[in-house]
Amino acid sequence: MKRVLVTGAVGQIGSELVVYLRGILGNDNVVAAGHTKPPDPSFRESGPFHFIECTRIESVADLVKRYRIDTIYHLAAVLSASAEKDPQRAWQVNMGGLYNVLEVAREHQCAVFTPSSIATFGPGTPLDKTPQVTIQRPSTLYGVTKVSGELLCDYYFKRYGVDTRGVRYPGLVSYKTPPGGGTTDYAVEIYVEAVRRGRYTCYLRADTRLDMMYMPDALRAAVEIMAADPRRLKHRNAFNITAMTVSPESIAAVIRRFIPEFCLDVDVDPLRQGIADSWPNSLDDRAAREEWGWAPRYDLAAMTHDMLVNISKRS
Ligand code: AKB
Repeated sequence: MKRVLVTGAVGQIGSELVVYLRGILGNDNVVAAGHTKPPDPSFRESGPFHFIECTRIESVADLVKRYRIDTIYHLAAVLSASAEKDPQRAWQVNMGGLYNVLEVAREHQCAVFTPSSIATFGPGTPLDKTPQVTIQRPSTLYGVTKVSGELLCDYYFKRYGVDTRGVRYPGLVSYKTPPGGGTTDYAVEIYVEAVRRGRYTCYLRADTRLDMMYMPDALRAAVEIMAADPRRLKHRNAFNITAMTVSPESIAAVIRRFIPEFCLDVDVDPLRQGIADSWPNSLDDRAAREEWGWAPRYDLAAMTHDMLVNISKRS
C-alpha cells in the first residue's frame, strides 16, 4: 500500500485531496501537512496531521522518514494575486519548498506530484487552444515559479530518476474550501454570492475567458497521472488539462437557469485583470488525453448545478 504525504493540506486542493486519497488508500496511509491555518477538526481526526514548514528541509524530511512516505503530493504554494503582493515570499515558498521536497524525494526514493498552472503561459503564448509545448514567458512571479518548477521537476527525473509528474491546472472550482489569493477565485465567489445575495460584483471584465475545472475532476487527475503507465508518458511536468472555457458572463448565464434574478456587476481590479489577460483563453489538453487517458466529467452546466445545490445545503 502506498504511503502518501500531502503538503498544503489545508488549502483549496489539499483539503479535498486528503479526504479523496484517504478513501482510496486508508486514513493512516495519508499524512496531511499544513502550514499555519488550523484544519477542520473532522479532517484532523480522520488521520495523521502535522504542521510543517516546507522551506525548512528537515521539516519535510522528518515526516517522510517517520511515516516511510513513498509519494509526495506537494501542493503548498502562494497563488498568483498574492504572489504579486509579496514576490519575495512567493519565491521562497514556491521555489524553496519545491526544491526541498525534490531533494527529500531524491534521498528517500519518493514519487512527486506537483501542480503547475495556466499561469506558466504569458503574453507571447498562443491564446486559444494553447498547445502542450509552446512559448512559456509568464509575466507574473507565480508563473515564473511554476515554469521553473516544471523544469526543475523534469531535471530531477532526468538526472536522478525521481518519478516527478504534474498537470497544469486551470482555475479550480469547489464549494468546500475557498481558494485564496488567486486570479480565478471569482469562479467560486460567484456561486457563493449567487446563493447568498442573488448578485455578485466581479473583479474581472464579464467577457474575460479562462479555462476552469470542477474539483472532483482535478482530484481524479492528480491520482490518475500518478497511476499512469510511465512507458506511455512522453511529457511529465506538466500536462495541460482542462474541462471548460468560461467567462464571468457565461457562468452568470448558466446560474440564471437556476436563479433567474441573479445579477452580475463588474468592478475591475487592474492587478487581477492584467494577470487574467496574460493567460490563455483556452488550453489544448490532447497530450494528457493521449498519454494517460485524461477526460473531464463535469462541464459548466453540471458543475453549476452541483455547486448551487451544495452551497444552498451549507447556507
Ligand atoms: C490562480 O488563479 O492563481 C490559480 C491558478 C490558475 O493557478 N488558481
